[in-house]
Amino acid sequence: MKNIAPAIFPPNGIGDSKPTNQAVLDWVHEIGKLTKPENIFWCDGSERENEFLIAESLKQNVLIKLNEEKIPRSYLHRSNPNDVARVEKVTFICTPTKEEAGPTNNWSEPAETYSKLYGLLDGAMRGRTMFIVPYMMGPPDSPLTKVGFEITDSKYVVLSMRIMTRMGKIALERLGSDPKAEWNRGVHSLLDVDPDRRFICHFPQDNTIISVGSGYGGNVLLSKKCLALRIGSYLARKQGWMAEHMLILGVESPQGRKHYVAAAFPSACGKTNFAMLIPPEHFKGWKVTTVGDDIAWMEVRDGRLFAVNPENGYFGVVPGTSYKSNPNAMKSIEHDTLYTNVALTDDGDVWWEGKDGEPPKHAIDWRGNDWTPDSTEKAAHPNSRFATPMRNNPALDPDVEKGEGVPISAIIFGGRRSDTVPLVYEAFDWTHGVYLGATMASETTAAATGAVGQVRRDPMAMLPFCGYNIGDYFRHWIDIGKRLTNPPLIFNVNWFRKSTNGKFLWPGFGENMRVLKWMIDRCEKKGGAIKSPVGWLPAPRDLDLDGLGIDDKSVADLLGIDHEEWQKELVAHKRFFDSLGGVVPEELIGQHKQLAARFEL
Ligand code: GTP
Ligand code: SPV
Ligand code: MN
Repeated sequence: MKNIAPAIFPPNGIGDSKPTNQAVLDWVHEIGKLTKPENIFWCDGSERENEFLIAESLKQNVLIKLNEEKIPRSYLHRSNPNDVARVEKVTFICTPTKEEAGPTNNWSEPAETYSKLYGLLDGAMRGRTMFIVPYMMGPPDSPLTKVGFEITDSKYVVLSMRIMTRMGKIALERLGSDPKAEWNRGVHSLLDVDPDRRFICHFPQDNTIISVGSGYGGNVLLSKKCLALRIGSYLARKQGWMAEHMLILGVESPQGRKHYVAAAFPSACGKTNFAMLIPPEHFKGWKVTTVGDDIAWMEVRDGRLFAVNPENGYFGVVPGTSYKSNPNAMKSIEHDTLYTNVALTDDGDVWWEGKDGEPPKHAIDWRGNDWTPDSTEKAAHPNSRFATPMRNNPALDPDVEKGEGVPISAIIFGGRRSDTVPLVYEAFDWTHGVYLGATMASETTAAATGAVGQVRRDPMAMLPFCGYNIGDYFRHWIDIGKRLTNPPLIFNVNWFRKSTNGKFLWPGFGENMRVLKWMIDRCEKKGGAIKSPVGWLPAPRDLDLDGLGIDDKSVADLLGIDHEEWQKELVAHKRFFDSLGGVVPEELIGQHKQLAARFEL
């Protein structure tokens, strides 16, 4: 196997931060014996370590230094062109039985899978450095916070984990030396980045993840989709909390009343943008702050739902990000940012489709080839990403580090739907809200390999991320509702409805504030709504559309319920539930019947 990640040799005082926990030491020893690295690098998360790793990564062309004046302390990484997104077809949940993984996951038998993966890992780190990355998910004093270790042979992974998690000493301190303490074991090796030898496997019962053959994002930053969602959701059900693919934002009125909202949209469907929303001029005095942009861990306390963001940074979609669409993201990524698969301009700046201003006359595209505006290829990959620490965000919520989390007033589900689904509506109650989540669908995006633009059911935006049987997951949602005396209201939104000429009907981005405002009004029991078969719908007068310049016909199209389309939608819901083979809770089957009956009235 070609060595694509040659070993590096740190000076004294770097890479020697060995933990005291014997269970960790034993496990690292075992993986070391298997993978046979040249040396072991124990990360501590320090500045000095970071500088050393960056310098070595520059030498090995893992990173390209960007223009220091334009984007200080920022770098570009290009992944292998065969490795640019999550790969769902080689992502496995390895529970003892197939039933536990359920109908929506790829399952493979744990013992066989370990043996296959250990075979691939045998000698895989020869000539490479094995990095041990201790990290913590969640604020330091939250009861939900978890510790993980990722073993990796990728410098890019180490540098990314330092941005995306609370990495290093802080995690070692949190874990302590109790050999029985709970912590997640993550093993990652690039191998030779061969799609045929690429597997992302989760062993929920062992709190273990093994990922091989990829160097990209959600496949290899094991803290994120693997731990915080797949293993997280499994642990959450067992321990009575929730791990969800949701952003968390705060919204404060000019009078100083503040609500927090959590929203589940599938990959590349607007979470980061919504979490960083800047209210338009018309909403002077309103303020939106970000708690998290991708993942929420939530628990019930005093009959309310409280949420923390387990992450420490944002791994966001770059294309389409501009001062017009998302100024807070733009400010966040102007320094101390690690870019992946964007274009490089001749003056060492970065460029992508949808960035403000004119395209450069010449650039190097994400594959490393010459690019000009006449090229037929995209300059930046559609799933190119930034990794930036959350402290860069000018709109960071002041309570983001609060261990008890923030109280959630509303939960929003939303997908990318060109038709059928109105701009916004509200569930009649919790169980109806669970139905909205369970039946949501979205057009697929570039965030995962495979066809783009195909409508698929993606319950709670968790289809690729639920680490156990989806039927049990629905049941868990219903059970959580029973413990909530003050449950959040549940809404469904669709920013992506199109007119017959194929244009988005809704301007989206900052203007989503208008929809958010209606939801907050509903939480405060003052927003108007009309009862429709699908739920509570705002009448056009209930939405503040002042100064938007949108015509009445478009508003009617946005909020309309087309009975013919909904008959098809009802069939699709039923077909989806049927496809799950009898695991859907009775309550949700009941909801489907009630929805159908409401259309008969
Ligand atoms: P992941 O990081 O993959 O989970 O994605 P995400 O859900 O955070 O999506 P993100 O906010 O990065 O947006 C993805 C794409 O959707 C970008 O190209 C955005 O420009 C586009 N987008 C986001 N919000 C809106 C909106 O309100 N309207 C429209 N039309 N597009 C939007
Ligand atoms: C997603 O696909 O939902 C992401 C990007 O947030 S990745 O981390 O690659 O999964
Ligand atoms: Mn995501």
